[in-house]
Amino acid sequence: MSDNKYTMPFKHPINPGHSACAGCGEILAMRHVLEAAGPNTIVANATGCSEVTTSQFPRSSFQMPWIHADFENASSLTSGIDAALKFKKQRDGVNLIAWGGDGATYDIGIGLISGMWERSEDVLYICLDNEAYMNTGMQASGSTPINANTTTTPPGKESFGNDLHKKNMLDIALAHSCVYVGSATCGNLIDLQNKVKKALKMKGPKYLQILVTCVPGWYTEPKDTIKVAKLAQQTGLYPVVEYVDGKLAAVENCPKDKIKVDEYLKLQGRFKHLFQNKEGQAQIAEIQKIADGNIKKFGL
Ligand SMILES: Cc1ncc(C[n+]2csc(CCOP(=O)(O)OP(=O)(O)O)c2C)c(N)n1
Ligand SMILES: [Mg+2]
Repeated sequence: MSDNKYTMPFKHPINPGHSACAGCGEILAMRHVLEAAGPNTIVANATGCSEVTTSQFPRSSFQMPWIHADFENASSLTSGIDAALKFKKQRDGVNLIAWGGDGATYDIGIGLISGMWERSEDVLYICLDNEAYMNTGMQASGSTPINANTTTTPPGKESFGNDLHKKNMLDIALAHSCVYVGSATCGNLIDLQNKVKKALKMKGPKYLQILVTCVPGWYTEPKDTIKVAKLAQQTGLYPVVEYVDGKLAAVENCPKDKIKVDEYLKLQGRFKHLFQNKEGQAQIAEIQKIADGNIKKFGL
């Protein structure tokens, strides 16, 4: 143990003592990503819950090289680290990870992420997808699913909540010829870790999108974090898939006895309004069609 009073004695990539909510899917995913990536890893972290909860000055939960970027430029920061390490002839054997929330990824940082992919840089970009700007009070992002209640898309007489569809970031990554494109959830941490290990073995631009349950933003119970994330995958609403060199390489199948989207939606207060009348039920039927479409598209 060091004499530094701010150094905690745990041998762990993310130490306890952070301020993430009880049942936070994001911190759970981050810890498992880092355990899979191992100690020779540098992380650039976009602004968001992942950073705010872990690095309040003068403390840091990270027991490894970690650097905070602005909201939009975790990708560019890794490009700089890559160049600096190459100049110092220290690039070999180092995993570079940039991560950010869905707001940082789908919206605010997308231009710089696009540039990093275009330059074909050897970085794993991870989107911690909790489907809204949670750190600043649950505003809708390009990742927010249709009909979700967020503070900028409240349901009411004229609306069922968010009236826009979730943007397809996996397809956007594929259009950039990323060597690895995958999705995972915090409901299956072994699959998540396998994906991180597989992606990091590949050279070039890589994208991994992880659905992470947000207790205050989704109005879920902390005890349901894993269950809700699993249901997202099992209903087909959040397809868990993997592309290598642009080709579909693996999918996580849905159970043979189909699980209806209601099972997923009803555990989350952000969809509560859909269960209150016939019109809401019609919206749920539309969401079921999205899940059915995914099941058909990927053969889940
Ligand atoms: C350019 C810029 N715009 C807005 C903000 C304010 N801001 C900081 S974090 C955040 C929300 C982050 O949302 P997301 O990326 O989804 O991460 P989450 O907190 O949900 O994990 C916002 C809007 C900022 N820091 N910089
Ligand atoms: Mg978010």
